[in-house]
Amino acid sequence: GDGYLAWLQYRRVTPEANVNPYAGYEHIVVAEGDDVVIRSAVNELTQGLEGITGGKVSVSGKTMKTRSVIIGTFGTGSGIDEAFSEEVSSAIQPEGYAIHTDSLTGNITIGAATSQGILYGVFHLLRIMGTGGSVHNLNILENPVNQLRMINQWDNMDGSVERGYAGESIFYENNRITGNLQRIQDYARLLASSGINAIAINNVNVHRVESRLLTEFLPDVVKLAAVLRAYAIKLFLSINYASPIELGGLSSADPLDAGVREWWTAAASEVYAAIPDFGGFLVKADSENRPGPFTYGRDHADGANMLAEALKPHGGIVIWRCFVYNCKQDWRDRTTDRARAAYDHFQPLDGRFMDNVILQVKNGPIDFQVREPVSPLLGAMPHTNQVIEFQIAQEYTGQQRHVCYLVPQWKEILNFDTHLRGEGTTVKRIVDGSVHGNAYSGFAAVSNIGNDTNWTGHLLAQANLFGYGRLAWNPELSAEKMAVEWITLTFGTNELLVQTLLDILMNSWEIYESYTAPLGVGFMVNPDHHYGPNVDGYEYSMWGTYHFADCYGIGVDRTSATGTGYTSQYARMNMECYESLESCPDELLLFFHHVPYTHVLHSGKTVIQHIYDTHFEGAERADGLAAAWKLMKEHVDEQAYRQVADRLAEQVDHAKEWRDRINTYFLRKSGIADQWGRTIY
Ligand code: BDP
Repeated sequence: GDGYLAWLQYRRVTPEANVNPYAGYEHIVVAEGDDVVIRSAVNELTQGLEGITGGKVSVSGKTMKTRSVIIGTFGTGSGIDEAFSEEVSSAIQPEGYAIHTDSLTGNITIGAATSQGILYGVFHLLRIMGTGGSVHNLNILENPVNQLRMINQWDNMDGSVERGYAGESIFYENNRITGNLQRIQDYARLLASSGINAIAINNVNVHRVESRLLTEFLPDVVKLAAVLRAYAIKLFLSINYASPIELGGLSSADPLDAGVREWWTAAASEVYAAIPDFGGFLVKADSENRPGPFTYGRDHADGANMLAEALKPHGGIVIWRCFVYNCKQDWRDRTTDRARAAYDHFQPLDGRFMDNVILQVKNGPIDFQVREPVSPLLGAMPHTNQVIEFQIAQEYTGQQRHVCYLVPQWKEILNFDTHLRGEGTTVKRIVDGSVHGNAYSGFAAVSNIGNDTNWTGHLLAQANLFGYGRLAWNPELSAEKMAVEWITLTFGTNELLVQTLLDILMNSWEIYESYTAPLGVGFMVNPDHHYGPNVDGYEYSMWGTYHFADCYGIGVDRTSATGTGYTSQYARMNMECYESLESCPDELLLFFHHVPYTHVLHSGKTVIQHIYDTHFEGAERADGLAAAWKLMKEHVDEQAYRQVADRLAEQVDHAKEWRDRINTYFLRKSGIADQWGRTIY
């Protein structure tokens, strides 16, 4: 197919087998309750079962002779309660669910405390069937680990998507909200099926026109909210901090000004009058030339609390981004360090934010590079709510022209031990709220979809969207498991195909890293669009992303002994680990240290030889991906085969370009030849 159905194919499983293992599940019982979310669940289940069984599905309020899937909420006295013990039903949280197969009748019951839980339970059951799993003895109990599981669209109302690599926006065109609500609904299905429950529908960089989503365009926002609501997804808006000036005609946006506060209070009331379950505001302030409280001599806590106060009576929240740094720094100054900025700005404000404020912290201290250490701000503010921000869009990891399955990277970050409250204070436990007992916590991520038919441009990039949602639901799931799920749901159960795609996905991050910026140093991309190699592209600019390569060595000294002192933002264990050349992990060496090219890594190689070797290997392994996919030609349908083959061919070329640019640059800088005498231009 063309990829539009993504992982919701609902194809007949193992059509070669004579007996469909799900045959007979042709009746749905809706025990009590009818709301928009239940209706979505029933629609999905109907569509799913009809696809998977090949039969016609009926829906009613009571059990029939034929095998049924029964859905309903607990405590409605409608057969649901008999299926589950008191113990099970009381263990289910608001978004959770239980699934049980009756061994006598074969009936499958999905019970939950809310309709939302039912929807997730339905998607779970369909995932089992879609991957060919057994439904004979189901006894499932699931609750999401993270409360907020959010997507950020970086969509602009002119139809463009900032850092979008899959076409134009599905939300906007020509400075209006789209009339194509079907596409929005199909997106909502994809999101809900992977566990997402919140979305900010416009870019964090809010231009004049998007400011008006709060006012003039609100009636259209209401329509989007209705579509998303039916899939239990809360709508948020990114707001422009200067709205009181731009929309309200006030002369100031000072958060302590009474008129400004009134303006926001009124704006919030109007939004809630139109959308009673509105999520809240997402804010990028005082960052990369965006307006914010600094203009008025106020700080981020003043700024966030003003908005929080306006939203509080309605149960709304403010998500305030911590991506704040000086984007006009002097590259000649080796002491200013962009990596320090988020922590330096926010950590001292711990305790000052209202309880309906959440700080959104990028996973690393710089900006979604292929390799970065974990942001030291995560977990460092015990009295402040935090969510982690990932980027599903592959801005710095191949822009959906290269395959780069990011779930292994995210897993590594989530499993990182911050040691902030002793051993085991992992990032995943910080962001699920359990370490500091936060009122709000969870995941946010920049979406990677656009109006390309297959959503993500590169078909294999769908795995990142799917994997993100699943991981936000449960960070314990393995990257392999999610990959296999995605592959099987999308491409079917052919073992050879599943194995080949699994290898492609699981190796892809390492491969991409090996032919791009080495050893954690980051940013060797072309300015502005950030695609393709340009070693010194940002080296003499004001953005604060340097590698300091010269003829003697490379890397950024971020130690506390001789460098920028960034290492001191970590708990002692980690600080000491990064501070010393002996213990700093190879893959992050150049993030923390400036070393000569002849420095010997733990791997036994010199830095310069490591650069040559990884770049030759990386380009070769990219070739290997394309070769492996070629062998799959007869196992996938033509369209999907071509889509992936074309992107892999492009990756092969561009990996060589990376290899040659990087190797040549370092050969010339260092004057040290490749130990193996390979050709470097
Ligand atoms: C950078 C992007 C830029 C975003 C910014 C952000 O290049 O387009 O606006 O992050 O997160 O990665 O605000």
